[in-house]
Amino acid sequence: MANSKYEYVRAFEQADILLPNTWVVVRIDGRGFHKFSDKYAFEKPNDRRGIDLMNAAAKAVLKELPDVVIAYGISDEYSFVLHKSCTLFERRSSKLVTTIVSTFTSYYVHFWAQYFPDLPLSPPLPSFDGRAVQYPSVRNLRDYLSWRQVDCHINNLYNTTFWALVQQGGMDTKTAEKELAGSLASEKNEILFSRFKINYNNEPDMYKKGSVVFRDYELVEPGSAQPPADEDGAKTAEELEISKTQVEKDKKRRAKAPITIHHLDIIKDEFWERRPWLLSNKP
Ligand code: DGT
Ligand code: MG
Ligand code: MG
Ligand code: MG
Ligand code: MG
Repeated sequence: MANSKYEYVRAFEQADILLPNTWVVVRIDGRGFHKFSDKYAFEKPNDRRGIDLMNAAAKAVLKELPDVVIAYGISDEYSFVLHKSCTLFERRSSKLVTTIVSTFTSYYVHFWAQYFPDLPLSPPLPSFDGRAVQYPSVRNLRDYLSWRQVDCHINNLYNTTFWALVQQGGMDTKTAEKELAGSLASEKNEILFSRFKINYNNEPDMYKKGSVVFRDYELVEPGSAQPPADEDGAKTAEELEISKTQVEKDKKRRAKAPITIHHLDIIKDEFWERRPWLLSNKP
């Protein structure tokens, strides 16, 4: 199309390219899910259908965006990790965030009826916000994911105790809130055990640990795991240069690998040591 006198407006668009060679986390979060979960009477503290639906939408995002290496979800949020070598959309932040957030949202709506067959969706429909954060080292990235998993643990222990007091103990919500204000984890464990015979350790891992989604190369190519990434991930320009055929090969491998959902500890080294391909220097 020929240039028009209006074309100059393009200059108002600002570049938002994420730094090269950094791990990118796109975190999405449900808008007003406090209200949303009430409207559809989500079970408290955890609604299995709601979590399964979040996980199904996250899995679909990984399927559509092979650049996502791993995702971690709790409550109404999901964090999608893009490999530091990712060049999708020239690493344009808004394009990455909006694509992930809208893909996730459409699948959330698409799968809704599968998980809530008796509760048709009606406006206001679910929506999600999103942001991209860059982490320069594997340590920073893992600390980010650990932060989210610790949050999951803290919230779940609190919510499990709170709702036990209310639903099983017959306490009103105000009194339960007061009872738990400033309480230690050990005290919540004790309340659960002594008053309700609940051993928190035996609660489902899905609730205690959240959900982690990734491509399980081990299932298709046992022993094909690649060496773990360096601590700081710094590589020479030559090492960063990946041949086109290699990129093609990796693309095919990614497309073939089954995407699986787990409820595991991702704070300890073991998870990452057992799956070195996740943070490998090869994309
Ligand atoms: P926002 O994110 O600022 O728009 O506001 P909210 O209301 O989404 O707040 P947020 O994201 O901090 O908290 C998530 C809410 O979603 C929280 O009120 C609890 C609710 N929620 C998430 N998963 C479940 C569930 O499985 N069962 C129930 N009952 N509620 C849930
Ligand atoms: Mg919020
Ligand atoms: Mg929210
Ligand atoms: Mg949230
Ligand atoms: Mg277009």
